[in-house]
Amino acid sequence: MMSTVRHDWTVEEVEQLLNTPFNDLLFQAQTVHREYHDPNAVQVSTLLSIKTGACPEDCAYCPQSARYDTGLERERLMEVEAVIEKAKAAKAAGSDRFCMGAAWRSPRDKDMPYVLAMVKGVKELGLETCMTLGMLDDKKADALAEAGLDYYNHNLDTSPEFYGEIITTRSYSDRLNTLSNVRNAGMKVCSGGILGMGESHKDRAGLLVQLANLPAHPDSVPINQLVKVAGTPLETQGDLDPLDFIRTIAVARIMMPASHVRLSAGREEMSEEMQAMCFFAGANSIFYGECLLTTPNPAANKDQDLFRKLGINSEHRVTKAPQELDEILAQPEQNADLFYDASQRSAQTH
Ligand code: SAM
Ligand code: DTB
Ligand code: SF4
Repeated sequence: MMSTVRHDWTVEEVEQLLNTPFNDLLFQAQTVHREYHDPNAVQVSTLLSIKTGACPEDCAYCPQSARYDTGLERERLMEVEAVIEKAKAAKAAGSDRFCMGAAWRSPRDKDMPYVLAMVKGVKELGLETCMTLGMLDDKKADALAEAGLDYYNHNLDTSPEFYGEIITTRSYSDRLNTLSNVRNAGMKVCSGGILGMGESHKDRAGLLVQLANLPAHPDSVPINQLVKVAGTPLETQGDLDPLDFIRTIAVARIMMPASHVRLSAGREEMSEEMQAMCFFAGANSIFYGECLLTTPNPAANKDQDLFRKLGINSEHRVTKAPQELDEILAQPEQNADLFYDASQRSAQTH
């Protein structure tokens, strides 16, 4: 019998799940995972920052907030054609979803025509499209859906109780409203959070309860490990216990069995063994390509190696013939235009 998809989780029972003996927890998560997903398939998304830095919000983790001096160069909204070129490169490197992020509180009316043209252009390449542009009202959500946007990313980030320690310029209910506008517009919801910001185990349970008790589970649930960026208030935050991170992935898998749980930011600091454990715990999506939005991510060939060692396949077909892809990966210099240049946009990480 398939495990049931529930929307009535309580914080207490999720705290208990988080404290289950490690082997029991991972066994349970892997069992649920196999009921709903191919255990050897991982979905790959590529990120691009289409508008970088100078954000008016005060998210304590974020290198792009104008309030913190992180040495990041601000960049205006990219040209539509330049975004489409980056999407072509992501597709050639084997990505199946292209996620465009902007350092905005919310998009302005005058930004919309450009953003909608990006959605259309990227979709025409045969890629899935995702955007994360901040808060959306119902009209902007409808316009994005109409242009063909498949996913909208908007994270709850943490529990309602801890949220005020991290962000003061928008409320938890603002975030829930945006998710509701995205869902009502018919787009798929991508929503998750960040671990390692100083939150308690109860806060992690609280975040997962918020996500799983939404009217529909988010289709994608990114679990980010805090990337500590110099100049942000969280720069000196203590390290997260890797086993606690893996436990949280396992519990997310159990609570939202049909969703894609994404092992998101923070992989640059994770060993191959830790990432393998995350996949075993039920993570089945990653960001691929050597830059997240402004911070480094493992190089594509490193991830290809890891996938090969673990016998993992990209979930959707690799869009280039495998030997052609191998040639590209073997000659990064000759194919430089296909790879992101992380050095162009590098917030200093610890
Ligand atoms: N400005 C938009 C917003 O906040 O809704 C979209 C872009 S914002 C950078 C997207 C998400 O990236 C945030 O909600 C947060 O979860 C994640 N993020 C940002 N900085 C991070 C960091 N240093 N470590 C881990 N995740 C981070
Ligand atoms: C998500 O949950 N993580 C991504 C994506 N959604 C937009 C962003 C991670 C950003 C990490 C810090 C940076 O590179 O700026
Ligand atoms: Fe701005 Fe998004 Fe960064 Fe918050 S997370 S400061 S809203 S770019």
